Order: sequence, then structure tokens, then C-alpha cells
Amino acid sequence: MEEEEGPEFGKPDFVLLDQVTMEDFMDNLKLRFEKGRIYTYIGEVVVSVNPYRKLPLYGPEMIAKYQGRELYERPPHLYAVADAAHKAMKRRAKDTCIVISGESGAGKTEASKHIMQYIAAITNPSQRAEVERVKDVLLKSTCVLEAFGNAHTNRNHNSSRFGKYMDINFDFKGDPTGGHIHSYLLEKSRVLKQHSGERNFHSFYQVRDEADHGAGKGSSDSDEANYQAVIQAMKVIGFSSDEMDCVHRILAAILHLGNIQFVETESGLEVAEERLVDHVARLTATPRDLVMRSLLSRTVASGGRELIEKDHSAPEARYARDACAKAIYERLFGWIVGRINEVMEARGRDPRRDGKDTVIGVLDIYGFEIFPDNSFEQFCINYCNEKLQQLFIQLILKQEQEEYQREGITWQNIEYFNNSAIVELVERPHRGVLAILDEACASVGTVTDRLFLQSLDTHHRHHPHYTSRQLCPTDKTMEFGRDFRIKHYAGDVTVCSGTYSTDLTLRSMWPDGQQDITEVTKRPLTAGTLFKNSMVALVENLAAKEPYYVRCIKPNEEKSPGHLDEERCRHQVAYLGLLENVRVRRAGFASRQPYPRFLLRYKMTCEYTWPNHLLGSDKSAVGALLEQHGLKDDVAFGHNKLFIRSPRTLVTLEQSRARLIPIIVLLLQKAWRGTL
Ligand code: AD9
Ligand code: MG
Repeated sequence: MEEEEGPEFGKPDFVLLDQVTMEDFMDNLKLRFEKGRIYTYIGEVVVSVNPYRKLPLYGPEMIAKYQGRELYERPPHLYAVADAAHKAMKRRAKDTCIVISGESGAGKTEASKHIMQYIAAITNPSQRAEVERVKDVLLKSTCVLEAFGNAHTNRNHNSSRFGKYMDINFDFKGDPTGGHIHSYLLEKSRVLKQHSGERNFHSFYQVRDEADHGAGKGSSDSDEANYQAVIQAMKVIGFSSDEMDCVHRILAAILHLGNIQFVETESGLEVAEERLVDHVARLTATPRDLVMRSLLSRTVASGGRELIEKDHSAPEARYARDACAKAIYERLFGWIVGRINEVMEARGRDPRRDGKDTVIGVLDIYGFEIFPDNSFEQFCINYCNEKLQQLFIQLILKQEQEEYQREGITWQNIEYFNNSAIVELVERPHRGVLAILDEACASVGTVTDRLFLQSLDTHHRHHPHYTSRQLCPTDKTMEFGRDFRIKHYAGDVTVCSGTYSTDLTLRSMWPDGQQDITEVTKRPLTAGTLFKNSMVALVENLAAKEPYYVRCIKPNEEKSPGHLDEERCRHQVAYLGLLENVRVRRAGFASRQPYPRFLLRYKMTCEYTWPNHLLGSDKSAVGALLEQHGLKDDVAFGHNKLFIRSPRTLVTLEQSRARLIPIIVLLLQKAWRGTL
């Protein structure tokens, strides 16, 4: 490791701790954080603590320091992991992915942006125009998606309200040739209501401020500045001015739609301010009559294929209005993602690889969150985090153990918290919360929240991760017939079942526009099932790639720079399973390398192996090399790979190599000039 990682900065890898206890872990985390060292490894996993202040850790000079280096050659950094993922992809044609996790405000999105910037900076040295175009779009897409998908919440002033998985395609030279974004469950209820102190999606304020600005009224500087950046980014991506105009009209229409109120008169339900309907009709280029009709009535299938129009009651009309506003925003968001994908679609694939590119996937998904009032959306967000935690356990812990067994290395089992029971509780066929919700959806109108809750209680009364007020009458933090609670790995979350029925009503009232309405009487997939399916597909996709992990920690609730709330951090370290991760790495080994690769790098440091060895197998040559360095006790010899226990061994080898390189270069130069 470089001088800048001296002992005063603590251990750069938690694997190097003298003992693996929570106290030692926290001491090291705190010491490093106080010294501005926000990144620390656990083997190849980066643990990152949000500094809430600008640190001189990024930019072209830093990028240059990490480019093409091995992980342990430089102080821990996201750049090193991005480089490792890129190297694995380029050298071994492996699809890789970088999974960024942590709770809301822990720094996931910022980390994903640093990773993307690093990848963009180190690729395309020959400045191919098409690759530059793809890189521009990749980088600029973040700004646009943040405007439409992020919002100020109490936990984070720029909170991602959608999950994002981005595939970047690379050609055989390792340069980006395209990309694809998957977005997951946008929290569309935010369009209509926000918790106190929170805001709607950034886009609404940006458009409003732009309108104020146009009208000569003052506007908030940051929204105004961001608006300009978003417009600029949309132009770079290739949105036409007509398209941008349309986006703005839709946003304005949603704002007007949200303000529409209803009055009950003798002749039936009416809209209070008809000019708002005029605005919506004009902005969405929809006949006024049609807007009015869809606000006040709905079309239903009555027997066979016959359609009839049925008037809304006032509450139904309010639901319809809200559902419409949410649906329009969701579709707008989906359309923007789709447009970006069209522009990023991999072009000019390399025929030598049968049209197959390699891929780096970057996952930045909303973090685990607990609100005073948790709705269906929090339920989905937290389920998603459970799935990712399960994947982490499977990949990091199980995979390591399996590799040691495969290579014939002795292995002691490590106990770790397994969250499969919670995942099962949510997604199990027939009995899981989502399946029971599906049942409830199928019989809208007959099943009430209370019956839905009763069914959950019946099936899960003995489940260690489930409870409700009925099952636990003394717990006054839940309400009878309304709330149930899931004990997530990261904390207990009380979910209000009332929010479900709202969504169910909305669903039944607002079938998909493209669907034949008689089709709707068949069971449509519920939002919950759709989300579950998308999570299962995501996890399958990630599991098929070589994973790299960034585990983000939020240091305090106040967003205050430099302060680390030990209690909060200890909780996160515990639920992220970081101690178990260190134990596995230690019981295990910090590094493993196939013998030929190891020799290629270090053979110059030993007289028996330089320039070539005569020791029969690469395995025995590596043995001789390590014997000479006195490092043999720190390794284990697998069938095909060398397993190195502590990074210190690698540091020693690296230093020895670094000392020799100038001498070898000198010798080679002399030999070349014939002066040797
Ligand atoms: V959420 O689940 O989307 O609500 P994230 O994505 O984990 O959350 P985000 O990356 O948005 O959190 O970080 C929150 C804020 O912390 C940022 O807006 C920055 O102000 C701050 N932050 C995060 N990482 C860094 C960093 N490396 N350096 C400086 C940072 N500030
Ligand atoms: Mg985020």
C-alpha cells in the first residue's frame, strides 16, 4: 500500500484487524473516517462511509493513480473496484456487476456516479466518436433520471425514488459501445402526497421555477441551475425540442390535474373549477370532453363484451383523478427511460465475438427505509433490499466457502445471519404476503383490509418475522385491523394495509389503456407480483455475473459532515453482515491467484523463477519463491490457485517487485545497447 496509507490511518482492510470484534471494527472505521479515509476494504468489498463533505478523492489525477493497478496497490477506493470489474471483464471476457447497497442517504447514488465517471475516463483512448457518444449519453442519463426519479426526503435531499440497474456493454477493446437501463418501481404516490418536510420529484419544481423565471418572478437557485443542466443533458442525449416541450406540458398537466376538486350537485357529480380541465385537455392534446368523462365516470364491461359507462361517486372520482396523475407520471418516466435506452442501444457490435459484448452492470437501488407510516411502496423497497442481502450472503459467503472446498483448502464453517425466512415470508407461492395480496386483489370489493390482514395472521401467526396488533394486542404501536409488521434484517417496519386497498381500487378502476377492457375482468398481475417478478429476474441476472460490492454506511441522521454516530453505524455494520464478511475473508484468504498469473507478476523477485523456472510445476515454483521470501506460512496451496491469507504478504511482494523493476529495466537497456 502507498505511504499515504500509513498506520496512523488505521487498517485499509478490515481483514487486517488484530481481532474481529464489533469494537475493533468500529474503532478502525471511526479512525479512518476522522482522517478522511472513507473507503476501507473487506477483501474486494468496499465499505464506504458518507462524508457529507467534499473530499479531494476524485477527478482525473486520482483516476490516473488507479488506472490499471491492482486492488491492493493503492489506498481503498471505488475507482479500484471499478478498475477490477473492468479488468476482469476485459482480460477474462467475464460479465461483471457492481452492487451498491446501503440505507437511504448512505451514498449509493454518489458512488455509482463516481464509478461511471471512472469507467468513462479510462476507456476509449483512441477517441472513437461512437464510443464518445455512448459515454456522453451514459453520463448524462444520470442527470435526467435524477430530475424525474429523485426527490427531497427527510432522509436524503436527493433520494432515488426508483431502482436503477444499468448495463454497460463493452467491445473486445474494453470500450463502451452501448447500455441499457432497467428501472424498478418508481414511487409514484409521491406525485400526490409527501410526508411532512418532503417534496415531490425534482422535475416539478424545476419546471415551475422555469415558468416563474420566464414570468420574471424569483425562483430557487438550485432548482433553476439544475433545470438548465437537465435541459442540456436531454439535448446531449438526443431529445428533440418537441419531445422536451411535450415533457413539460405533461408535468404541467399533472400539476393541474392534482388541483381538480369535485362537487356533488343535484344533477350529479361535477368538477369544481372547469378551467383546470381545460388546461389538462390543452396540455395533453386530449379532447376536453374525454378528460371530463374520464374524471366523472368509468367504462366497465357488463357481461360479454358489452361496455357501459358508470358514474363515479365523489371518492371514486378523487381516486380516479389521483390514479390518473400517478399513471401519467409513471408512464412519462418509463418513456424517458425508454428513449435513453433507444439512444444507448449497442451499435456496431464486434463480429469476432459473435455479436456478444461483455457487460458491467451497476446496481443503485433505493435503500432500506422505515417511515412512521409505511405504505406498499416501502414494503416493496424493503423486500428488494432483503433480496439483495440474500444475494450478498449467497455470493460472498457461500461462494467463498465453496471455492475453498473445490480447491481442497481446509475450511471452518462461519455462522452468519440468514435472511431467507424473511424473503420467503414475502414471496412464497400461495402463502407469502404477496400471494395473499394477489388473492385480495382478485376479489376487490369483497375483501376488505381487515380480511386481508386476517388472512396474513392465519398464515403467519407463528412466523418469527411477522406480527400484527391482533397477534400482539399489547403492542400499541400498531393499529387493530390496519397494520402488520415485518421484522426485516435491518429493523422492524410497520406496514399500513389501508394503502393496499387504495392501490387495489385504483388498479381495478384504471386498467391499462392498451388492454381490451373485457380482458381486465381476467386477473391482471398486481403491482406486487410484477415487482416480485422483476426482483427475481434482477437477482438471476446479477447471480450470473462476477459480483463486486460497495457497502455504504450512513454516518448520522443529521447529514452533518465529520460526525459519526457510533450507535447508528454499529447497527448498519451488524445488519449488513460486515463482521461475518471479515471472518469469512480471514478464515479464508485475502487474495487468491492462479499459479501462472502469480508467477507472471512476481517471478522476477526470486532467483529460482527468473526469468524462467525449472521446477516442474508452476505450483512448486510458487512454493520456492515464497520460501525465499519467508512468506510460506501465510499461504495455502490449492489445486489450481494460491491462497494468500493477509494482504501484507502481497504488499511485501509488491514492494520487492517495485524495487527490482528499475534495476531490471537498466539491465535490459544495457543488454540492448550491448554494453553488458
Ligand atoms: V437513497 O437510498 O437514493 O435515498 P443514496 O443514494 O444512498 O440514498 P446519495 O448517494 O444520494 O444516497 O447520497 C446522499 C448525499 O450524501 C449526497 O447528495 C451528498 O450530499 C452526500 N454524499 C454521498 N456520498 C458522498 C461523497 N462520496 N462525498 C461527498 C457525499 N458527499
Ligand atoms: Mg440514491
